[in-house]
Amino acid sequence: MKVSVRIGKLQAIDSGESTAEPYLWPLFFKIDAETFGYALRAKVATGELGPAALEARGVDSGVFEAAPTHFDAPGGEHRNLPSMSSGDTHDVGLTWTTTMRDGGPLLQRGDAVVGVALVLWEEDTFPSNSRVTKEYAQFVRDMERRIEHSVLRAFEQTKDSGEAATFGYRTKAGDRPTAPFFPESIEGRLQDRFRGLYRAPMLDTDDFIGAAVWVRSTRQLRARPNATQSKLWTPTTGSREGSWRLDLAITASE
Ligand SMILES: [Ca+2]
Ligand SMILES: [Ca+2]
Repeated sequence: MKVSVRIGKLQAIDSGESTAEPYLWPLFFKIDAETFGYALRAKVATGELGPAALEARGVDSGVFEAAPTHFDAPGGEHRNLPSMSSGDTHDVGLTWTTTMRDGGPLLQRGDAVVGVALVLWEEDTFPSNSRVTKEYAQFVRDMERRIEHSVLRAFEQTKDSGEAATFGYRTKAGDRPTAPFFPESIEGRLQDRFRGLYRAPMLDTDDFIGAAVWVRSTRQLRARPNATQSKLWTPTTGSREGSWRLDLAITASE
């Protein structure tokens, strides 16, 4: 399945300052059969997982991909969006296109997920851009570790049965998600962690606007290959600088 994830229009409903300087930390990711292979082999390499668990399913635990392909981190520097005032709309236009593979010995068909995690900020005088860039790199590493940990937990749930892992996240009303990767809880943790990151007494620090984590499973995308969503951040949701709306879209084809 070929999938495109797009970060679309950003709308400054209330820019907070007369001219705000928003900047964005985007991170695209997928968790598919390749991610499972990569993450589980990494766990074998660190000794957290015995090679027999993989080899029992006909998966060679020693074959490493050259590099992970399940991430795209296009950067989170100051001024990666234009200055905006209340009423302005800007098409961020960041797109990641990838191929999703599900089914096979490690992950059930329908249970791969693709999505984006992001944080929106408003720049002020502190901190410096070099600190911001470092924090963004840390955000990317934390998300990567979280995904690898979730893969290991999903694998361990089915290790004894020998069945492929279930991972798909189900949003249908009444469904109780069983996968160890919950976008809402990760979004809440990002919100908690970053809301006060640059607080410093007597300094005009960068303002946290909001975080978002949005995913769709291959099961959901086969049922509905074009999915859109908007995220609204306001002072009520924790924004320290105005009210903003961001559009997201995922398009899939097989
Ligand atoms: Ca500012
Ligand atoms: Ca500000």
